[in-house]
Amino acid sequence: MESALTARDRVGVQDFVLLENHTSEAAFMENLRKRFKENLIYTYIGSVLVSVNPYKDLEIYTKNHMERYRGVNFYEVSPHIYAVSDNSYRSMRTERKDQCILISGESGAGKTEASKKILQYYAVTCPASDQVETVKDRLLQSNPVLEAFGNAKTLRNDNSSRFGKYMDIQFDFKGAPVGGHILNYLLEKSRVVHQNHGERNFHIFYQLIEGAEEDLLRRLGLERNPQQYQYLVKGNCPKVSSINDRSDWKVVRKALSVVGFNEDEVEELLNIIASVLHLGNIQYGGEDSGNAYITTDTQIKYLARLLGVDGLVLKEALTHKKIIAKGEELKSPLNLEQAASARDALSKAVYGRTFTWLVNKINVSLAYRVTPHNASVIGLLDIYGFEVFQHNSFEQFCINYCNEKLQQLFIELTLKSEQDEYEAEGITWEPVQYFNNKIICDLVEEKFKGIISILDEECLRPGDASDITFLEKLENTVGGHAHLTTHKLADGKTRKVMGREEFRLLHYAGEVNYNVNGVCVRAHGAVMCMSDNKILTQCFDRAELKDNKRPETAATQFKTSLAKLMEILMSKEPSYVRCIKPNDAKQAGRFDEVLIRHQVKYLGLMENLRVRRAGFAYRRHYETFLQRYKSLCPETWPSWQGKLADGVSTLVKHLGYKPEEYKLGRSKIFIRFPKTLFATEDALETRKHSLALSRSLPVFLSV
Ligand code: AD9
Ligand code: MG
Repeated sequence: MESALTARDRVGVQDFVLLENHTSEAAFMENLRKRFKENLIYTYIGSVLVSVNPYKDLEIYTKNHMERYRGVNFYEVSPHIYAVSDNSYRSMRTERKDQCILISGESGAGKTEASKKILQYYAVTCPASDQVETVKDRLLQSNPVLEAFGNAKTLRNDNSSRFGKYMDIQFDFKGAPVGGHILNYLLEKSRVVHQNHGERNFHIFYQLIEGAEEDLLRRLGLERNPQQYQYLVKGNCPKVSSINDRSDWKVVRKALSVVGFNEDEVEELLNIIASVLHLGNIQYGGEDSGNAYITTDTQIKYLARLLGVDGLVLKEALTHKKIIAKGEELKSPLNLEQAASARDALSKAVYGRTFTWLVNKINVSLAYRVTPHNASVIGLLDIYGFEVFQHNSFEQFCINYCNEKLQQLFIELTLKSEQDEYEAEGITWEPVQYFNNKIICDLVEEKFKGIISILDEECLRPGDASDITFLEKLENTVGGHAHLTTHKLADGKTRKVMGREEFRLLHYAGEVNYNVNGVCVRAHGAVMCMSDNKILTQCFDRAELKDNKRPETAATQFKTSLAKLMEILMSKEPSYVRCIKPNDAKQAGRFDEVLIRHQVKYLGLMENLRVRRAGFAYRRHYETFLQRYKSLCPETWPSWQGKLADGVSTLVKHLGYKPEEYKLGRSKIFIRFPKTLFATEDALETRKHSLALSRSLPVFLSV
């Protein structure tokens, strides 16, 4: 049998806190690399799970594996997403405290897969009943539906979630799942009308075109060729080798009915999806400077029929804008460029609102079956990671702001829980210094002088407000901020490194330039209020138009929803899964050092490790510790009769622990250095060998 020492050499340590040189990034990377080569994709930093996407199917998600993790102590089995799932479940059950599992990482790192594994774990291992089976089915089947409408092929991920998702799973007092609720965040609507080279629109469009029966396509006025549609050709990528749109269509159709959509609702939904494609094919005639007119009457005909709107009204909405002059409502014609923008804005609004409707509809079908007072909740957060592209727009700004907020929460909660534990155990320790990114969150969200406030003011100001006036205002209000750079310098000169329409934020994870182009444009959805389509009448509320209230901007809506999310997360006990993408080629077995080191940095993993190690590398309940090592001391073997703390004290004295190496708390032993534990582990191994009793893997060092 391989000794503990050589196993450690080959596969690294299963918890980074056990690394000898814990402040060294090189040692961290080496441990991660060793494990990845052995297909050990999971490693802990204390209770945080670090996961590296293997880009291949590993045989580690079977029912047997689930059973292995069920009800077993976190550290007695190798690190796994199931261990985190089980740990949260048991804490919820025993401590009656709501839990949440926060999954983060960049695009393609494996967040969505991780959240699906967690959901599957609960679906398989939790107690069941007939009613519960329906809930489990609905919870599981909500995924293919949301992915069809909210995921797309990007350069980074063939199945990239283009929205953020927080899902509550509710359990009754017996621990059976009885309901759920989903909150969605900021769908990337710009994808509806434009895709970068090599990327696609949302999956549903291709699924419909490739998979729908001839009859249905005819009724929707669609052809079985994605290349016919302007909204599907921009990325020049109609087919993806890893995706089968036709079979996915069948899966989605079935999932829609499991989740509770009736045939009429599906019909209305598909009418909208087809309408968006027809909208995209509307073309205009007219000079650049002159008034635009529509040259594609067939599309208008289809749209009028599918959405139940008057063709003429629709035409007018796509070629004119409403302005209020001297208290009167007037129609002013649009030029070519403006008309195309109005068309795209309408498509985005229609798709975006339909997506929100879809989430609400799923929520109705997942609605809790028990009253909240006797139920507990586990929340799963699968939300976009930090994004930096060549061209970063308002969407990236929101995504990165969200990551700042989550990082703040992570640091605060990790430090706080660490501090709480020392306090509860009566152990003194030195607080750790860390970079608090609150300063960046404030810069974005502060009232009056935060970036979002300034944006609101400009977007809602009547008159000559534009992207450029927004930038000017930004410069005047927060120009000197340490984390913000604008195009203009204090002496009036301009910066060459930045475009005229850009500002730069220094995030905790690095610098990003944001382009403000189009940030103040708003869609006019008035025409959709007149639709006969039952979904659209719910999405575009007539009352909204009459309402003279100052409308909220997208940025403020996002800020408010994030604040609510933080509140939800703060009220629960968090667990963390930090996902890492090993290479940009989506290839199995490739460990790209530079790419991974960058993620380790911005996920704050070294900082996390430092905090975890600042006090004691290792801690364990007296009972667990004694049980494992009692054979190493004649006085504790075969069993210790006195108090557990005294038994541990006797044991470690016998093992020769020096006073500075450990501390005894109220219920746990804290060991400062990994080498102390390794020496004990090696002693145990030697004893097992000599007694030929090597039946089980070393618990703490099991891979
Ligand atoms: V994005 O921010 O939505 O663009 P995610 O969600 O982080 O991204 P996702 O979970 O979709 O990434 O994973 C990307 C791909 O990696 C999946 O489609 C799988 O092919 C692959 N993957 C991820 N995790 C695993 C895993 N545990 N085992 C095998 C995996 N393959
Ligand atoms: Mg995802």
